[in-house]
Formats: sequence, structure tokens, C-alpha cells
Amino acid sequence: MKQNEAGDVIYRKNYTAYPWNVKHLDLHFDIGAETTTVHAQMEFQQKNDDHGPQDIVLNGSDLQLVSLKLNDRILGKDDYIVDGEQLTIRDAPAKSVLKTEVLIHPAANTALEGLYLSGEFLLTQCEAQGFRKITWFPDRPDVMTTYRVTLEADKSEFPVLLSNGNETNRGDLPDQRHWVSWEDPFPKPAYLFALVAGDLALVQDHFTTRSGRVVTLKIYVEAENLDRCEHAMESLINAMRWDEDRFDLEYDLDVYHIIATNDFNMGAMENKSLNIFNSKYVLARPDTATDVDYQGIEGVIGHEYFHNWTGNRVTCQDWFQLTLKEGLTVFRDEEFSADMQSRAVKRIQVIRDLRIRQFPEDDGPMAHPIRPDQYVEINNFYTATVYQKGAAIIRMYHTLLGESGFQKGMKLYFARHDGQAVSCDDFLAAMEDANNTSLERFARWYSQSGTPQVTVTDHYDATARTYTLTLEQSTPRTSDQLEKQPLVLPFELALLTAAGDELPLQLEGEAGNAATSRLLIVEDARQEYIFTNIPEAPVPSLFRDFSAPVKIYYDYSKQQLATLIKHDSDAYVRWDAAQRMSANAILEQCQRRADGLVMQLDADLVEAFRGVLSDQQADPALLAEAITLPDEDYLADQMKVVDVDGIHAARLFIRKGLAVGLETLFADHYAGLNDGAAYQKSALAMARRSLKNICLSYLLETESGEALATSQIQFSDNMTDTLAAIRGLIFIDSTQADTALSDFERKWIDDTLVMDKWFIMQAIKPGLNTVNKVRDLMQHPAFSIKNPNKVRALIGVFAMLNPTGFHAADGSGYKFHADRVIELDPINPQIAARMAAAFNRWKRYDEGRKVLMKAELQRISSVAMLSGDVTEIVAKALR
Ligand code: 7ML
Ligand code: ZN
Repeated sequence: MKQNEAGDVIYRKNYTAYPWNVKHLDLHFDIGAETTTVHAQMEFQQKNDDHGPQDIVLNGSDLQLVSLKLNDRILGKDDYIVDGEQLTIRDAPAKSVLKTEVLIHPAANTALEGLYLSGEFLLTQCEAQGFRKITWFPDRPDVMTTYRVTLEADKSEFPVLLSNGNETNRGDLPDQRHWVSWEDPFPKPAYLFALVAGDLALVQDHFTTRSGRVVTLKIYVEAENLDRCEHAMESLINAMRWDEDRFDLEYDLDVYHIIATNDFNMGAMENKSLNIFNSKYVLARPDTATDVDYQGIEGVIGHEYFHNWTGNRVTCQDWFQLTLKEGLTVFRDEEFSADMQSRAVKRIQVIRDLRIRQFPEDDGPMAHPIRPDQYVEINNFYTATVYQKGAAIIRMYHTLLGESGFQKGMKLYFARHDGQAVSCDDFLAAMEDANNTSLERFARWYSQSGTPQVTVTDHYDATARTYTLTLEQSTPRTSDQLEKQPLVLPFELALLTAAGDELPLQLEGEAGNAATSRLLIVEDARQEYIFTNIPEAPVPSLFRDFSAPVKIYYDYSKQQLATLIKHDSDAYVRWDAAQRMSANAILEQCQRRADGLVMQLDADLVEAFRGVLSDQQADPALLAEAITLPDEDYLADQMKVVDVDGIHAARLFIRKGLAVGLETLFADHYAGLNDGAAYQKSALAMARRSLKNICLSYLLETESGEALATSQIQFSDNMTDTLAAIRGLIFIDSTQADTALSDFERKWIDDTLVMDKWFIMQAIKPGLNTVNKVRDLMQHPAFSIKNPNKVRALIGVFAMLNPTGFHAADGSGYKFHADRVIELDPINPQIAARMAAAFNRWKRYDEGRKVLMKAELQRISSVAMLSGDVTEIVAKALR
């Protein structure tokens, strides 16, 4: 496999503009699964035309060159140089037309980048640098041009032929062949090119934009999936309407296509008017997809649609600016989901995800700022940092400027940069200029990696009736950066009385101010706030709505946490208080266990949970979030040296204690929620199922649970309930689990997406036997090492979501996993690199495990011909 063979480091500071404009690109594909012929014709024009003849540099990878013509002259060996992935054409005149012909081999392409085969149809993935696997071209996002694409193929094998933009013409050819041509009027970078060719079925609808443009919406899927597109279509229409209502942005073409494929490296791709999706984010029916899947589909459909403006109309100057489109588009999809569902629940899910996935990245060998300064393989930088932390930073602009200030900034950004490839600095400048403000200090968020730690201390002076709050921020050094500076932190807070009432907040020296929740802007390493007229020692409600992506240290007493859990009006603070209380309880027991003491149940925790569960008014989905214990990785992050087995045992102990202590309450909730009503897709129905199933998971720790789960499986009319019950049975090692699994297998054996769930349930089971189970399951006919969804479901889940299995003290999990990375590397280096990242945090474990993980990393790194993708990850981990 040829990668960035040189393993060169690419630096942001070395950016230079491309010296040529490409006026137009004409592509002709003669489609075949084994071999496809690609003819390209591109018009080059020097940006500086008194320069005289100049070299044209193009990118290409794995291309079989047939011919090159410059201004209709066939080029010979002396006219060009091929060096690795670069083709240099010597001394081209200021206006030059280049014609190329290459052969490519889609069926042999297992990396799923460029043109490849999925089932019976062909499709492309070009972001970030896949277009170079299709034809020679300046494959960089700042080279934008218009495309005319003609696709020619056998008519029965490839009846559907799609590319970007509008269909302009079609016709039949001899030998049962046909052709279709497409024109995209919007200049675009090569990474947004797409084609699809095959026998696909179609679901069609339409959307009328605010200005009256009727847009035809087409979802193409394999015929057996036609009955699973309704939710995706509804989500698309909602996204189109939402972007008009909230951002005043309309769609700009007459067609919008979505294609679902089972073979995809990522979630989805925003190719102009021809989005390609992992089928997991399109296909859903109540009996095949869970509520989480439904929400994922809505979010990802929204995400790709929103890219049409934030990514496509305005794109990135270079790949270092990836967060310009991704952070912003994730922020937009988060807001979309928040407006469609429950804002509070969505917010909590986003915060949990950031803490579980991004904080560890900042704290490991891959730490990088949201706008990295260097990379070896850009595919390794599609990270939680660029996406999720990037979105959190966009959210801070929104918090600082308010909705209307933020929208003014967006308006100016589009007015200035529509049709351009720009940088994060351009976005920041638009926000500044539209709001007549300076964000100079705020800009540090783009260049500094690491999660800031904010330590909060306080002092109440009863005689002066003042309350002093001191915030100290510091960012620990990261693997990529030693020096850190203070950052701008929007800091929203309230102060509560012991009875839970919010106090009016008046800072020293301020005239009367009745507001009880305030936004302060922290800029310095240490900042002090003195509040006056405070009648009692208050309970601080800090960083409301998680107003900055930081770790907050404040030594809350149990009593204070209980007050926040009971009374705070901010859903994040309430949830976070419950998480803190649970985490403290679990970590305490983990310590007792390590000290050889018996674990004890914390009665205050039981009482706090009783309070939460007794709240009749609360949104059931919020209750479910509040009583979900922090997961093992989050707990591991709170320890100096991770005690894998201790965390697992302590968490189980607390769960069981809560289950036994509150059994009637869980049972009553369960009975009330398990009302036998037919499945509904509404937000309320989903919220009720989430609470029902978390109650079931507790009840499974008691005598009554097994029977409830078994009957839930029997009467379930939806995948959410079915899966929750089977997972529960597996988790408690019930004798019913095997029956449930084999029934499930028999029913869904031919359904690849549903079988992913079957693999996940087994790979996630805690304990030492799972590694053997996972190894056996690799032989199952539904498994394929070439399919990324299968690899993620079985191998990824085992390594990343099964701590007691992966971190088995004898190293069996590590060895198994390293073997898989090595096996995957020549097949699909992007996926192999994602899997290799499971070892990233090896230094946080005990000596025995450290030695074992390091040895596996070294074994991987010593493999001959290892891809650049995996090399970068493993080398950083070992550094
Ligand atoms: C994030 C995507 C990629 C990689 C999709 C691929 C994308 C690049 C693509 C949030 C929601 C849905 C998908 C993704 C994601 C990693 C994550 N441009 O649109 O960003
Ligand atoms: Zn994206």
C-alpha cells in the first residue's frame, strides 16, 4: 500500500498559494468494476501571466498513466517528471490545456478512498486526498473549478450514473451501453467531487425553499432498503427548513442526492449535491434501528446538509483549517438537534462526548490544537479535537457575541468569502468586524492544545456579607506543546442558597443588579470576583451550560452537590453534580478495594438518586442522563494510575447498591413506562424508552430483572427495547442470554446493519473470555475484515469500550488487537490507524500493562511497509 511514502511532516507555516487557476475540468469515465478509464481535460491559466512558461505540479496515487497531452501535443518522457505522488509538467505556457488518460482499478481498492466497489455498485470518497487516486490533478482544497462529468457504462449493470450538480444530457450507445453527463455550476475543490454508478433504488420527495425553488430530493439505496428511508428524508427536510429559519441559508441547486453504502470509512460525506453516507446514518425502521440510531441519522443528515454553506460554498484554504468547516458544522448540527429534540438532553450528550473522547486526546500522544501546525497523514487529524472541541470553540463565540452578534458575523463571513477557500483567521475576522470587537486573545484557542484546568476557590465573609470567588486557570503541558498561555473563558454562574434559591448577583462596586445568572469573561491566569449583599454562604453553580471546554475543580461538599442536583435550574450543572457525586462514590470504593477493605455503599448517594427519581416533573430523558453512572473511561481519567479492575468492580458495586436500595422506585418507574403502547418516534416516546431501559439495567442487578428483560424481548416492537434487554441479559451472564443472541442472529443474519449490533453486544461484554469470543466471531459469515463497520463493531468496540477485556492483565487483549492492526494495515490504513489509537494512553496504566502495551506498539512499528497512517500514530505513542 502506497501512502505518504516519504512520511514527510507537512507544516502549516509552509503554505503557499497554487500558482495556477484551473478554469474548468472536464472528466469522462468509462466505468468498469475491474478497470475504469478516466479522461481528464483541464484548463490552466497562470495567476501571474508575465511569469513566462512555468511548471504545473499535479497529484496522483496508484494511477496507471496512458497518455498526457499539453495543448494537443503528446508529452514524451522528457516533458514531465513523475516523483512518487507528484507529476511535474515542465515549462507550460501561461494558458495551457492538459489532457490525461489513466486507468484505475476500483474492485481492487480496499482502502475505500478514491473510486471503489461497494456490493454491486461503484462510488467515490475524495476527502481529504482521494481525488488523486482517480486522476492527476492539483488535489488541494484551494484549487477550485467547475466540473463537467460524463459517465459511460453498461446499461444493465450500471443503470444509475450520478455525479455532482445537474444532469444535462444522456444517451444510449451501442452494445447495451449508455452515458449521462452532469454539470456543477459551483466551482469546488476536488475533495467534493463524487460519482456513483450502479443498480440502486430510489426514494424521492421535494422541498420548496423560502424563495420558491423546488428542490428534488432523492435517496438512493439498495432495493431491499427502500422501506428504511423515511426518517432520513424527514430529517433532510427538517434540516433544510431549519437552516433557512435559524441561519437564513437556502439550498442552491435543483437536486439533492443521498446515497447509502455499507462500505465507508467514516460517517458520511458532503460532496456537492451528492452526499454519500455510511448506511448506518440513513437506514432505519423501528424494528432495525434504536432511538440513538434515529438521533444519529438526524444529526448526520443535518451535518452533511449544513456543509453546503459551511464547507462547500466557503471552503478551507488548506487542511490545517479543517476545523473551519468541521467545528462550525458540528456546532450547527448540535444546534439543529437541540432545536429538534430536547435542548438540555442534547447538550448533556455533547458534553459527555467531549469529555470522554476529546479530553483524553488532549492528554495523550496525539494532542494538537483545533488548527494543527503539522501533520504526516491528514486522515489522522479528523479528530475529536478538530470536530468536537472545534464546535465547543464556535459555541464560545456564540456565547460571547450572543445569537444576534453571532449571526451578524456569519452574514459577513458569507458576504466576504462565498466561493472562496479561506482560513480560520478569516472566520475570526468576520466575527470581529461584524461585532466591532477584538477577539485577539480569544484566537489563542486555535493555536493552543490541551484542556485548561480551572481551579475555583471561594470565601464567604459573614460580617461583610461578601462572597469571593477565585478562578485560577492553567493548561498542563501536552505532548506537542510545552508552553501554555491563559485563555479567554466565558464563565456563566449563579449562586444558590441552601434552600436552592438563586441570589441576585452584584459585583463589588456595581450599582444594583438583579440578575441571578451572569456571564463573566475570564482572561487572566488568576481572577477574583467579589459579590456583595450575599446573605449566606452560597452554593456556586459554575460554568453553567458548560460555558467553556475546561476541567473544573471545585471541592464541592456532598451537601452542596445535593442542593445542585435538587434545585439548579441549569440542566448541565444538575447533571454534572449527579455525575460528580456518583464518580466520587465509585472512586472512593475503588480506593477501598485497592486498600483491601470491603466496599461500602454511600447512603447520601442513594438519597440523592431517590430524590432524582422522585421528581415527577422532570423530562424522563434528563432523569435517564442523571442516573446513568459515569462510564469506566471517564472514571479512569480521574485516576493517576488507572485501576481497570478496581473501577469496574466499584462501579458494579455502586450500581448494585443503588439497584437494591431503590428497587421499588426503579420497578415503579419501569412498570409505568412499560405501558404496552405501540412504538412511536416522538421525542417524548424516545425519552420514556431511555428512562425505562436505564431502570431495567438497574433492575437486572436484582432478582426481578431477568424475568422483566426476557418478557421485554418477547413483547418488544422496536430495536431500542430489544437491544437494551438482550444487552442486560448478556451483562449479568444470564442463561437466557445465549438463547436471545441466537434468536437474534437467526432473525437478522441477512441484515448487515443489524448484525453490527449483534457483534457489538458480544464484544462489549466485560471479562476475560471476551477476547476469545471476539476471535471466534471473526470467523462468522457476517463478519468481514474489509468492512469498516464490522471492524468497528467487533474489534473497535472490544479495544475501546471493553476495558476489562482489552486490558486483561495477561496481555491477551493487547496481543489480539495488535494482530488486528497489522492485519488491517495493508487492507485499509485509515481504519488500521483508528484502531491503533486504542494503545494511545498506555502510559496511564500500571507497570505490567505498560510493558505489555509498549511491546505491542513496538511490534506494530517494526512491520515492514507499514502505512504512513499507522506509522504516525504508533510513532507518536512511543515517543
Ligand atoms: C462528524 C465526518 C468525517 C470524519 C463527516 C468525514 C464529514 C469528513 C466529512 C459529525 C457528524 C457526522 C460525521 C462526522 C465525521 C469524521 C467524522 N467531511 O462531513 O465531516
Ligand atoms: Zn463534516
